[in-house]
Amino acid sequence: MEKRVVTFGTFDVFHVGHLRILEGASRLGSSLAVGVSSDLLNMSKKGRTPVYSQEERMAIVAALRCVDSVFVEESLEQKREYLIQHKADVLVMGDDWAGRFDEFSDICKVVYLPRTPSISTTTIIEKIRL
Ligand code: C2G
Repeated sequence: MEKRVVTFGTFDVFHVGHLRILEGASRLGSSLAVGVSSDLLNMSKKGRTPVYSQEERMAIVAALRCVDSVFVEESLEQKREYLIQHKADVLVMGDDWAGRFDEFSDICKVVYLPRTPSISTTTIIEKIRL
């Protein structure tokens, strides 16, 4: 039976931590849809616009072998709607979000995968700045 996996993220300055979670998410089902945070959502979430635009971030994620489709995540409050819309059987997030999405376990399985240690968009930006 087909098993649809959905995950969300900004995926700014794409790095190996992003790749690992998407590969891990895709192994949990037969298709993977990725909700990419809009530039506006990022501004409200992190107080800065991403280095790469929403269109660029979506193009990079969509081109990955492990990703089947991408959509824009406009608001954190619409997660339930996105999960229903994309017929999610599994929601995957990194364990920095552990417990935060358990409320959706009434409509899909919620899985938190371990984050890749010692890498983040912020540390990359800092490294380049030095
Ligand atoms: N990630 C990871 N290892 C890292 C860095 C990130 O596994 N070293 C994972 C995060 O746990 C997340 C995904 O990669 O599941 C995307 O990370 P971000 O781009 O930082 O996304 P975030 O801002 O957490 O957005 O609705 C939820 C948000 O859209 C998630």
